[in-house]
Amino acid sequence: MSSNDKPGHAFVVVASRLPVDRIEEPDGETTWRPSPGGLVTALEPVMRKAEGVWIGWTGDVGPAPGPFEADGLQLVGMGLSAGQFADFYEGFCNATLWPLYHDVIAPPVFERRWWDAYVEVNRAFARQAAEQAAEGATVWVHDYQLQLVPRLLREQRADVRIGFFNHIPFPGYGIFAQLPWRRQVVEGLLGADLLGFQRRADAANFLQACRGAAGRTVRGSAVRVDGPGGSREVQAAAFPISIDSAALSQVAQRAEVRARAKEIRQALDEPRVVLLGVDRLDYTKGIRHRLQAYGELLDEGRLAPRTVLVQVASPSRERVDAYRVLRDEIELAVSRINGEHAEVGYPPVHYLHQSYPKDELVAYYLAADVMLVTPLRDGMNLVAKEFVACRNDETGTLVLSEFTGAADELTGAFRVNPHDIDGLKDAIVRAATTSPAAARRRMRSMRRRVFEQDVAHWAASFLDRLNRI
Ligand code: GDG
Repeated sequence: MSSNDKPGHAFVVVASRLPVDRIEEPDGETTWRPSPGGLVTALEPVMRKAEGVWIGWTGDVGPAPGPFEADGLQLVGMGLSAGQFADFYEGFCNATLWPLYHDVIAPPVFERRWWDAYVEVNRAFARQAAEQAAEGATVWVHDYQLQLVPRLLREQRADVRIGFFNHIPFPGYGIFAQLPWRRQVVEGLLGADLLGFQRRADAANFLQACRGAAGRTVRGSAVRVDGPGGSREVQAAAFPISIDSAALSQVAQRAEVRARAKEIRQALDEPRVVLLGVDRLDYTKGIRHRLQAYGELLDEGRLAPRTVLVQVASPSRERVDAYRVLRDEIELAVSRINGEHAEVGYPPVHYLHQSYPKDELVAYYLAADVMLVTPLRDGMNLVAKEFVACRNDETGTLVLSEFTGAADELTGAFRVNPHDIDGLKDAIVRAATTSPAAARRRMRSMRRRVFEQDVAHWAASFLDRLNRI
């Protein structure tokens, strides 16, 4: 992948977070526990083969721990000061870019101080990447927190090959154009050789932003960039991310996980139908719309007696205002539904504002009859794919919003527009009452897709394309 004239790593991942969490032991020692996620699983083989390094934030406020090894992976921990945490992370990332890129479901806040912090943190990540990369290395930058890194890195290291993958949607130009720093963001991204997006529509939106915000010439999926070293072409294309399907399917086969799924159903007092939602508590996920639809179905008596909804809503970004408001709204809606429809021993909504180990989550996927994935906007949505990968017996149905990347692939789902509450209600009823044979046909087609195109396939197709440029 590289020659090795300059000491350093032939493969560098730059992501906002490290794939490990810091643990303070009782004796005051710091240890690191792997936080297994699809990304690290997919990149681990490449990392090991190319002696790669992963640069990312530790997740804590404080000084950077610098380079260290955990679980056989070479890591470089970046630190954020309290000011950078507030202005870069909670501010520009979570309160400016996140709502803007999710079609302004919540109003984005434009704060000049936050932008300055964004530039500062991106500079620090780019500097570290320039430091770690060997001559001719491949550097893969991830996500909206680090959009300026490709250009900042190229300015220091014209010899490296740079890829960027955007995990969240890229908005239409009418929305993106609101960003006061739209030109700088587009120019930042154009430092890469290859830009990957979840859906073709996201790549098309980005190309439109190249024309609109930076006056660039676009031909097909390529953007011409003239620089001091001559002219280059930057490619933008869709690479839908996936999960480690085989590994998850194996977890779902384990006897203790299946026993736990049975136990969950027993604890719910053997309901007729279990509807399940699993989301970070985020306004993009459409949890309110889901509750609205479910509440109305209960009002109208359209669901089988003793249907329950289990909503896992894992805590997220709790210090950001919009998330505090959302939590209050969701909890009010849950109490209303339970207040109006509960009997003693039977609350129709089980609301779990907690984070669970992955095995426990898999047990919930197995305990469900109908999975509800109803985001208003979502880059991909891995929960939908995880549910499908776990259903080894080909039972279970999926209600899936058309505004997720997953909807392009999981055509066996009951597709919904979550804003259309009547349509959502009809889809839930159909998903809960469809014949076992029809459900199986749908599930089988979705499983084929999820197993054929897993996260290893995603990483390999991105890196192959990058290395061909
Ligand atoms: C972003 C994009 C894109 C959830 N609760 C628990 C838990 N989870 C896990 C799920 C799943 C992951 O978190 C959530 O992934 P999603 O894809 O659904 O959503 P985002 O977090 O918004 O991810 C998204 C993704 O990046 C990848 O590119 O698909 O569109 O927004 O894996 O299982 N995991 C555990 N306990 C929980 O309580 N262990």
